[in-house]
Amino acid sequence: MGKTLTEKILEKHLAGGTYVPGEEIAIRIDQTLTQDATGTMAYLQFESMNIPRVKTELSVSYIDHNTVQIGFENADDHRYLRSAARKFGVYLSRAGNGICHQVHLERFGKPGKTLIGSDSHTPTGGALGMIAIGAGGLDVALAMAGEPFYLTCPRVIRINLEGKLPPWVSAKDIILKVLEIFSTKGNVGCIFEYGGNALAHLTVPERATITNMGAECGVTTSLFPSDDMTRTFLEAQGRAGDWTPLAADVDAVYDKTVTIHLNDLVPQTAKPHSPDQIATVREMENIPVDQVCLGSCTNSSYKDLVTVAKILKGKVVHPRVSFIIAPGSRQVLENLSRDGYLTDLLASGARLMENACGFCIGNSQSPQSAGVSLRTSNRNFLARSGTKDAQVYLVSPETAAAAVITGTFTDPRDLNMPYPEVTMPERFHIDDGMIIPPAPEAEGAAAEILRGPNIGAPPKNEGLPAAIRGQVTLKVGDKITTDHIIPAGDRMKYRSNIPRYADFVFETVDAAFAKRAAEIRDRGEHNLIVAGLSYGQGSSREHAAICPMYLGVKAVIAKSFERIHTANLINFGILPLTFRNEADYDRIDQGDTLEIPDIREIITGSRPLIVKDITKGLEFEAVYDLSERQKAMILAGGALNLRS
Ligand code: MIC
Ligand code: SF4
Repeated sequence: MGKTLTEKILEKHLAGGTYVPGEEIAIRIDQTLTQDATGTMAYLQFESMNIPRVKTELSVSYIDHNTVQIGFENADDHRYLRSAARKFGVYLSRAGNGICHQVHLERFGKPGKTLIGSDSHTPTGGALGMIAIGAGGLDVALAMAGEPFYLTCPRVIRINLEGKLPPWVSAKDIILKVLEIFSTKGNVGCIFEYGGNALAHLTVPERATITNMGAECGVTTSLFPSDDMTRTFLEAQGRAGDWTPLAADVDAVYDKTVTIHLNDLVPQTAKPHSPDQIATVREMENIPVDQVCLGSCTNSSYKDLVTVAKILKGKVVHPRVSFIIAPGSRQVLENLSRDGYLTDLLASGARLMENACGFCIGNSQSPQSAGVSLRTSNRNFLARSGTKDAQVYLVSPETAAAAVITGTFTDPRDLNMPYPEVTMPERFHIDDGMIIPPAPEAEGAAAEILRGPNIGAPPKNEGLPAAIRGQVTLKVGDKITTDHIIPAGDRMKYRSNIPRYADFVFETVDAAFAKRAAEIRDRGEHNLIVAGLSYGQGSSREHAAICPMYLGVKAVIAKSFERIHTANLINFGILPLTFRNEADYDRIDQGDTLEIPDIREIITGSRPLIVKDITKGLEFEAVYDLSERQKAMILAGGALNLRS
């Protein structure tokens, strides 16, 4: 029986367990990436492991998220990261060099390698034929320490892309179709492996748009073969030597196969407030648009920006629209500038932002009150743009450009102009001047770590108590994202200061939560959270576990969880429980007192886990799915406790 490409790469890296879908396996990690917002915590944790230098083939620290430096905090974090990179043998991509995923694709990704990154869009690297997975910062720190990465051996879903994209329809419309088919929930433990005859026409940056936003489906990662397109891209990056051909066997067996005919696709959008609220652009026609943002790690490649430059050449931004551009990398910006396209964009009235996450993470460019914002990014969760009443729609660069001209939602096929052809440079202008390579070992060893007053040690948890007893401090519904649990935007500057950042836990859902939870904790009781389906969607930020841990949350009881968040909860000693019978969710209310007697004994033994609702005088069964390794972490109160 033939093998999938996923199986081939994972088997080559297997460091524990057997390749049986659904079972926990451990894999060797070749490359890691961190970004500043999750990176400070990752390097603080790495520091606490007392390992002199990273043990990976390559580790890169990117500064791309918190580049709006209001106050000293962000700049102090940047300085800390620079000093940690020097000390520990890590490449540093400085602020201004670009968004981690775009830069990693351009300069470091390699077919056949494994990469984990402390950012949920790390799967972008799957466009190069690598297994690239998003993880919490602690898991990345452990990989830098040479430890394997644990994951559920995935079920592999084949997505066949057949035919050719019609004019004005692009890679974003493909992944929006995938989201329409698979939605944002129910895909935990799967990998999307792409194939089909359309791949002959899909460039690596286009594939990257698709793998990037696979994260929104909740899959472990997405993967393309490494073929001639991959070689062309790597050659254009001056990295022909990094290419190796890789493909699934022709008789590979998949868990499921879905075929998408590209010729049938039309421009699509994801409506507020979830990436799976898919509609056609035609259905949205004539809605007035206030803001258009072009950029983010999903759609800010040279091809994306040149396409828009060509559409806008000689035109002026509609008076109602504020048009924002954030190129994905300094390389993209320099090439646009050298080839003259930047001038066309600026002449149209574009507002040029830094090559960074910027608007995508809501630390700048929030729309006006109740503003309609069309964005080429990947997430439109409630309040992520920085304002709760914003109406954010996710669109392709082509649809974005059409709205820039008309001031309304417009199907770009109605623009009455020929679809612009973009010729990719055979060789990009390459300038790695903003990447600091690792210092020689001796210099690193002597280097000093530079901190600031906002940078504290990662807090540790206590071991799991004998019994959990406390309140349902919060009951929430389905699809609670990590943006709901702990906001980013202007709150992100407290990422290195857990006691302060914890003040904002669940801010957008219930602003009184943090205070209430802290009071309960200070009375010596525990906090429990009750949730619906797909709890912890979205980002990899482990702060969505660390900050609740700091507030005394001991367990989350949900109908289901997302992968990265589950791992983060366990890493920090919070017990993820699911209802044996989903109907029990309706019987519990916020404020109820719950008790789980003998929880330590239950975790070490095999008794059913019964939760008592003391307030209601009822009980129900909850289940957990923990490997022996994870049980040990839960009992110890988190992974860091196990190491000390
Ligand atoms: C995001 O897109 O939500 C982020 C910000 O990049 C996060 C990481 C973080 O919260 O720092 C992610 O995707 O993991
Ligand atoms: Fe940055 Fe947005 Fe990409 Fe997250 S999704 S890495 S915030 S550009």
